[in-house]
Amino acid sequence: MVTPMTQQAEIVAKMRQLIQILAQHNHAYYVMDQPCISDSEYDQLFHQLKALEAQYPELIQADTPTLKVGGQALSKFETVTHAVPMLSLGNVFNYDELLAFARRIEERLPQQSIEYDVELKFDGLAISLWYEKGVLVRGVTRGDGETGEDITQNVKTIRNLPKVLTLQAGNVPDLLEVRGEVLMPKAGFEKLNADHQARGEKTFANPRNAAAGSLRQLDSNIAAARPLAFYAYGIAQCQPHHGLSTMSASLIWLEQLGFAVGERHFVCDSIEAVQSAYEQINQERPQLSVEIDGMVIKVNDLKQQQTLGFLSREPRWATAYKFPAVAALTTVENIDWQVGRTGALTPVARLHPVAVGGVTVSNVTLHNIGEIQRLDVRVGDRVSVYRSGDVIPKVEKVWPEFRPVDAQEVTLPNQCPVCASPVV
Ligand code: I6G
Repeated sequence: MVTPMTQQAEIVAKMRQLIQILAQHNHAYYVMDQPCISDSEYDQLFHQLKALEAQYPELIQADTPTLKVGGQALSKFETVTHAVPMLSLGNVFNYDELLAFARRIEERLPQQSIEYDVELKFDGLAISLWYEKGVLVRGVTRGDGETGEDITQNVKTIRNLPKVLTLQAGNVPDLLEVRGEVLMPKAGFEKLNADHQARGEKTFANPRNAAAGSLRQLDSNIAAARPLAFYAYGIAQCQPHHGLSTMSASLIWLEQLGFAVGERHFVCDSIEAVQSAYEQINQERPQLSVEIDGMVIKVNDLKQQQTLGFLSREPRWATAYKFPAVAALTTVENIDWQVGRTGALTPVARLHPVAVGGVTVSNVTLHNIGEIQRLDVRVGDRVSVYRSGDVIPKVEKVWPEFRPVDAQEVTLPNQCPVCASPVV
């Protein structure tokens, strides 16, 4: 049966309204970390949209969030060669090294004033996204920088990532390649691990591992259930050219196109101001909704960036200014098995109490037997314990060179430590 035009317009308007509301709630949840409705209310809105689409498939909107969940699982990811290589960044770790970075730039740009764009350095995975006539057509991992893997089906499930670009002013480019990072916000990570733990499934050591594991899923329905987010940091290609002259203007333009960029980014007119911004962000780090491991400092002017060019595989115009790791050395005094509500056993290392970034740590989860084996941690071992942001502490490294001769290996117990029933 053909739907009359007036009714069609009403249905499209209803679909558009639901798409807009869902996008706003995604933004509140993933970008602002301030959900304003419950998960079940979100699901109800989502299902209203799906029901309308099932009834009127000819009216499905290109940017609907319901299309992002893939169908068939893939058997492998295809390899893709990057049209523009995905470079890596050099690192600086202290103010002296930052000054040396600035001096190298000033030497190559004599008598020029230099502004710096300062962005968050997410602890995520760099990817590249292709948009043709504003429609997302491909997502590729960084890989070795020259070739990556085609993860289009998985990136389409990332809720805060625009599948269709729109602009209030000006035209969407014919071709746009955007670079950015996929990560799992802290709140989503904690919830995912709590859910996995409650179901007796493997938990993830940190948000980065969780994001990497989610992007590597061949079944995009699994990726869709993971709370991933995408933050854009740059433009690799734009046809026709966007005509922008600074990095900071590019970030604003990317936001106008629908991309999330970091919660904080600034332009600083001196390297001293960069240092203050870095110190301020290091203080604010625990309050951020995402894990960061430093700041990225870029020359703001795109022409100056071009003049500076690259040294081997790193841009001369950008560097990562890493935060000091918050770590301390201590001893594993015991490894206990904790029994969860569902009966899942989780190993917990009991440590000689140690201050890590101002907090005393005496217990740290080892997640599962696989993690014990990966770390090869034994009772009596000296270990580095690490805290980043406000995320739970973890054993970063075991120091086998300090291992006492009587260090004890840990195996899965045969019996439950609480009810003595056999461990399966
Ligand atoms: O890997 C990266 C993470 C974040 C980047 C980057 C970035 O900016 C916030 N920027 C550039 C220019 C590159 N990699 C090459």
